[in-house]
Amino acid sequence: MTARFETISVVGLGYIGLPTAAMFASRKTKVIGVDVNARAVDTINRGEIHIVEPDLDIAVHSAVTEGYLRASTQAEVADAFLIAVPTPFRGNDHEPDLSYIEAAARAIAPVLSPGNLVVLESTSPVGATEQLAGWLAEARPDLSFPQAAGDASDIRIAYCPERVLPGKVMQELIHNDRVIGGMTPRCSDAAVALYKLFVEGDCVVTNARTAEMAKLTENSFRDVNIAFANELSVICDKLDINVWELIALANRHPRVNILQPGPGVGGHCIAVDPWFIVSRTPDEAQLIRAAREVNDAKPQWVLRKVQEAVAHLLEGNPGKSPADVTVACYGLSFKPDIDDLRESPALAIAQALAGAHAGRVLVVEPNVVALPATLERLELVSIQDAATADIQLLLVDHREFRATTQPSGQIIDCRGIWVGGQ
Ligand code: SAJ
Repeated sequence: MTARFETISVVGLGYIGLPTAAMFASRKTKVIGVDVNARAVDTINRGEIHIVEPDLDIAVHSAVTEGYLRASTQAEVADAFLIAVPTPFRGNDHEPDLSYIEAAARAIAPVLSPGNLVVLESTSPVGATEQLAGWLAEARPDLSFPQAAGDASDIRIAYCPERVLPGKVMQELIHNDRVIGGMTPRCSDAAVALYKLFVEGDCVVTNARTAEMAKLTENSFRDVNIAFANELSVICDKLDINVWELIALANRHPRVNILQPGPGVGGHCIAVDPWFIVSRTPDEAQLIRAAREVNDAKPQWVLRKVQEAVAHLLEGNPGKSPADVTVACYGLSFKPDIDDLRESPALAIAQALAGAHAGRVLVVEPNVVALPATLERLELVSIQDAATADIQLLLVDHREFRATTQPSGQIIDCRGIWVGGQ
């Protein structure tokens, strides 16, 4: 029998939960969004949004005004519960922090009833879905769960990772294939029926542990490939070879597809998720750990390049000091054409320069109108005003910089748009 979902509850109304809630609501299903952030709840209930994502504002506005989406700080009765809360890591060992999942489990447990489906979407270490099932079972001894009752359980539980790219969430939610890992076949069937409400891609069924590992594998694959490109960039710099020309040439091979080097890897996913594999299997995950270390070391390498450039400039000008050298940084966000400055290697580099360099540090960031107060030593300027700086440090390949010809001054191009090859 196909599961029916009259009311769906989405727990966690952030970058994944809110678009997903709006998507279910757009299919005329009643959605209750739950979040601990009362201000976000109020914003959503006014039909507005608290995050930046193209087309999300329109979707949330119509979902709320048409009465399909409502937000609350308290969990309420529903047919399906979808958990999309953060899973950061903590400490030097990068141990995954499942406390938000545990809090979500404790919040929904009192309102669960037989026939409910609970889906975990948060990126998680292998075993997290079983752990979630354990917390729910502990809180509700009156109900049966798949780990004990198998296919006959009252509650169905599945893991289904989100895989959408920030900036393209509203399209990718509909068109990407979904990996669905039920704790039992019946759990998977229920989760497929849920996602089929809006997913036009394939819903591919596996078990929960494989689905958890699939998500971590996708982001680790990208991290390892970018680390390869970043290591090549350091090697090529030493050997006086243009790394972008090199990669373009190598990628003409039909079975080679190297990603692009940069100032480091940012964002909330690719720089985090590989640690979830390393923390569970530290002795085995050697390449994955090394890739993380290579990518995390890249900002320091860029800072050394700036130091060398300053020293080089002063060599020919004995009367000058570092205070006379102006550095212009192009881009602060964690990737091109967005305004998200969180977890950004470009921002970390600009901040470190502001602390270490005695001269002026200019910043060009076309996607923000003002710099955060913590960056007061940096000067936000236009592309034209940055053109006279002594050192031109290209950190993010925003479209505005692609459209600009290479400025004069000493160039350190971390993205290959001014000094790229082929
Ligand atoms: N980067 C490079 N070189 C490249 C590509 C990316 O240096 O060739 C850098 C970017 O500049 C950025 C970082 O990597 O700092 C990550 O950017 P991204 O565009 O690769 O990925 P995210 O973090 O925005 O989104 C990823 C996506 N995962 C994959 O493509 C495998 C997305 O599909 C996931 O849903 C998302 O992580 C997530 O939520 O896990």
